[in-house]
Amino acid sequence: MMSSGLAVLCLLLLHTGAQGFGILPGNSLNHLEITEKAILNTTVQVCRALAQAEGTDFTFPAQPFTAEGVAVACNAAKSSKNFRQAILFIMLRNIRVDLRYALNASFHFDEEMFVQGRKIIAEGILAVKASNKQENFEAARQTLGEILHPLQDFYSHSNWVELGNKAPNSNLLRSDTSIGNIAEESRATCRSCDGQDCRNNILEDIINERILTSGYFGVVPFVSTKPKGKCSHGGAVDQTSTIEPKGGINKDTFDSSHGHLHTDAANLAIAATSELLEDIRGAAGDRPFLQMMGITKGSSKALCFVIDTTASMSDDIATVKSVTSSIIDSEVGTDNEPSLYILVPFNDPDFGPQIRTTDAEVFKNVINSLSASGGGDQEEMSLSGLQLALTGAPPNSEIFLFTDAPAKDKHLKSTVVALIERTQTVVNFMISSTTMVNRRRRRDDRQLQQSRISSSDAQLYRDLAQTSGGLAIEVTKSELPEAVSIVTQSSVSSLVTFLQAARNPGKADNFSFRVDETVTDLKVYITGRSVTFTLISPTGESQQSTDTTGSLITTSKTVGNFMTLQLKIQGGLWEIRMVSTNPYTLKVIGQSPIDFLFDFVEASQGPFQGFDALDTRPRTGVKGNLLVSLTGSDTATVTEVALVELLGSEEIIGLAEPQENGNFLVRVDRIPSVEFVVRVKGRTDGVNPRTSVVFQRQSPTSFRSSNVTITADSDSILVPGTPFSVPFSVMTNGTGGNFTIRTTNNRLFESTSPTSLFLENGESANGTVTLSAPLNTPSGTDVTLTIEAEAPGGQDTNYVVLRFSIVNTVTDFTKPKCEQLSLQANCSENCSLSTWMLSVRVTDGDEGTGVDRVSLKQGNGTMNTSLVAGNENITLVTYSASCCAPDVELLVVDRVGNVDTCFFTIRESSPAAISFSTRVTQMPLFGLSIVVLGLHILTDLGIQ
Ligand SMILES: *[C@@H]1O[C@H](CO)[C@@H](O)[C@H](O)[C@H]1NC(C)=O
Ligand SMILES: *[C@@H]1O[C@H](CO)[C@@H](O)[C@H](O)[C@H]1NC(C)=O
Ligand SMILES: *[C@@H]1O[C@H](CO)[C@@H](O)[C@H](O)[C@H]1NC(C)=O
Ligand SMILES: *[C@@H]1O[C@H](CO)[C@@H](O)[C@H](O)[C@H]1NC(C)=O
Ligand SMILES: *[C@@H]1O[C@H](CO)[C@@H](O)[C@H](O)[C@H]1NC(C)=O
Ligand SMILES: [Ca+2]
Ligand SMILES: [Ca+2]
Repeated sequence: MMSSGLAVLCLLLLHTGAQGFGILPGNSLNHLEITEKAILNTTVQVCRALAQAEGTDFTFPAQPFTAEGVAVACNAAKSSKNFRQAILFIMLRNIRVDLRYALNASFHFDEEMFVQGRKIIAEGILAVKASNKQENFEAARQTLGEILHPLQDFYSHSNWVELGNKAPNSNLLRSDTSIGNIAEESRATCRSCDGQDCRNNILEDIINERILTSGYFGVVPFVSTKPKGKCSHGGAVDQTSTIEPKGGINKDTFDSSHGHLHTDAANLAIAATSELLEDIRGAAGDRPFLQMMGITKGSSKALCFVIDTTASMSDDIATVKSVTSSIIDSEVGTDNEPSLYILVPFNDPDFGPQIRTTDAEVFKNVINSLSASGGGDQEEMSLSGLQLALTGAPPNSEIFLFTDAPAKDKHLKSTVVALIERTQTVVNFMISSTTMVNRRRRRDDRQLQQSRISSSDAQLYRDLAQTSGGLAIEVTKSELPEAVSIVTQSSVSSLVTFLQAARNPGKADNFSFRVDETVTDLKVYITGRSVTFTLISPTGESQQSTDTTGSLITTSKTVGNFMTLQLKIQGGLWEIRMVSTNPYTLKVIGQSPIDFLFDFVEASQGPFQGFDALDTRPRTGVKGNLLVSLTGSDTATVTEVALVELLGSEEIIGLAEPQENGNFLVRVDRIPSVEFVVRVKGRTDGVNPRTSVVFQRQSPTSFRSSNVTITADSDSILVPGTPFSVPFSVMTNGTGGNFTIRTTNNRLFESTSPTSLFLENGESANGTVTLSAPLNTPSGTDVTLTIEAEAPGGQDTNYVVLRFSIVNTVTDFTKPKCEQLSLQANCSENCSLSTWMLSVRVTDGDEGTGVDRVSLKQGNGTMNTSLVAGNENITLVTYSASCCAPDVELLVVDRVGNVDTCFFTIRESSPAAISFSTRVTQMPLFGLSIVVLGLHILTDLGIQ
């Protein structure tokens, strides 16, 4: 039972990228390419429809489509990084199915597991729709990747293609229909191939009676679970294909048993993937669908605030209000407008809820309604608030946390670090202190009163800032407004990092960074007290920090422990020589479209060779791999990737092998045992060498490795009210002993798990986390579970970060229905002088969940909807349009995301159509027919 050559190929591709599995004509297609083609094409269709609806121009991107080109066509060039990341994430989840569930036939439509395979897809679609409705797009992408795999495998592993079907099997998308005529278990379906020739091994009666079958698969020699007479998957790995009937039927590649049908199977897999995406788009709506794909208006950045609302914070809250207003007032409607706004308040003992909106006015109102009160003792729930923001913000976001108090929930530190590393989020801490004197106190308490937060308490925030590549800005309340406006203004633009380093304890050190021709707005951020430096430009010019007249630094400001410099733009290699004995951090940033994305990946241990994205820290001291993607240019290539110590200067340089689609597999000989950042050097190819750009970028996030390995495997969909088990396994390559286990989830769901596991040297131990979502949890809620294992002594910790979707059991599989109530058209010869009107009743049946949304899919008239008084289950739609626009198509969606479209027209139609019309009203000039179509035209493929 098993998996796909489609899969094997794609894995090989990652594994041995140099073999040239490109998109060259004649090469076979793998899951990666099938998924990407369908996503790019569907996204283009959505953007075109939106442009039409909004009356803006649309230019198709050049073929073959790329993430870059499609983002530009969607008028969202700044989203190209997020778009690329979304596609990559979906593809990696798709590949993971082969690595994790290689021998589970249901995930690959092997062994005639049609019902089981369809269940995975249909339930997954409901989960994706529910997640989108709650704007949990990360969870939606995860499930989407997982269900695309079986969907695509169906076309390679079943005999759908051999049965002569030219369209996808739409019944795989919903669970209330027949998939087709599935072979009985006892029914023979294949004969042995004629030597190497397997073109005619499926029995004629199976083909003639249009019976569905799929191949068996097994990797253990001489052991076969294949019933008598059944087809095999085929190929060298599949041991069942050596047993009668010999040979196989898969179409994974051109070299497969049925390789002559590979192109047909791959094209059907693309069409099926597009159909599934269309269904999800219909349920979500066009804008939310694009958001799921990472395409948003404006800057593509989230503005994300985590704010202490306890009594002492009123000045800080006033600052946040004014900064929010100023960002919103200056950026709304521009390319720099934040695409998403997030607020998480925290107090003590309460924190949250997280508020997320794309509407600037809504956000302004929410911020303006904040007030400071309560909090009890000195410490507040800052890390709980931060944890919520980290699990709710899109990956690669930048978060600003405002507080004047120590964390009460310090035990969450390692969880917060895990979430920072996994999401590559930058966290800036705006720590204020007061210089006001409390009159009730004696004069000599003045010093103490200067701050609620001691240096050792602030160290927790400094550590987290450093790990995330953010700043820990420590200022007085009166200095806060200036500091905040400096750091928030640039955070919503396309910032890239050139250099990120820290020295603790402080010491003199020299750093260099490369600036390229695409860079604007070059800035240096330094935190620390009594830090001086000398800056040297690529042309050798130098300027001391004390020199206010030099030409390299155009402006410089110091607020509290925070110094910012604006540099003159000059391409080439810069140097900065830092001098201080105090701890300091140094960060050089600028704006540029060119950036990079990466994941740590690990070679699979299973029967398939391939690389899987890590949800954990990579292993210390051993070989490691990264999958790197460049964004912002279609011609950029990686020339070098290095892992650079954050606190020292050692670097480990990796070997970058180009893959297709701008991805690079980087191999390093050793993952450092200390905190490190990832540095990428690259080049874009211009028309001539003079226009090519040599660039260097660095990850803001710093990473740690571990000798502890932790793995967890479970479903990704959780039903409220039912305990959900997550088995996990911990292994150590260091010394054994009693390991501390900590589990946290961001929804505070009840959970049980062991609190320690005893490990022998080099051995593993297993545990299970049981998570229970309360019965009233809304469908589409997501929960992030972090399982941590800490080695004895606390020096080494690893974790796994998992995300699950909560989905209520769905019983409504029926689409809403449209019923025409009236249609009036008095169209004159000059169509522009007259209008037509339509009235439609939309219902979801007695068992249905109810109509959620009616929108115009086609037609540029005016649509209004209203509910029938006293009966919320009926939606009335009226539509009026010019007689020059004779068609209208309504998109109707119920509350669980079942989608249909209804078409109405006043066109003179063919006689056949007239005979189906439900009503013909009198009309002077046009013949009239009304045709109501359930839109699943592709449904009946003749095998039901
Ligand atoms: C893209 O989508 C359109 C509309 O659905 C379809 O006609 C076209 O064949 C698709 N192209 C590819 C390359 O899949
Ligand atoms: C892993 O073990 C090695 C050898 O015992 C040690 O040097 C290294 O510091 C350990 N790594 C971590 C992250 O603890
Ligand atoms: C364990 O760690 C040592 C060095 O720290 C390394 O040489 C060895 O390959 C590691 N073993 C495993 C199974 O990771
Ligand atoms: C491991 O630690 C836990 C709690 O710290 C303790 O209850 C347990 O007995 C210890 N187990 C072993 C085998 O030492
Ligand atoms: C842990 O679980 C895995 C599979 O779930 C099993 O193969 C392994 O033997 C278990 N290990 C221990 C120590 O129980
Ligand atoms: Ca408190
Ligand atoms: Ca329904």
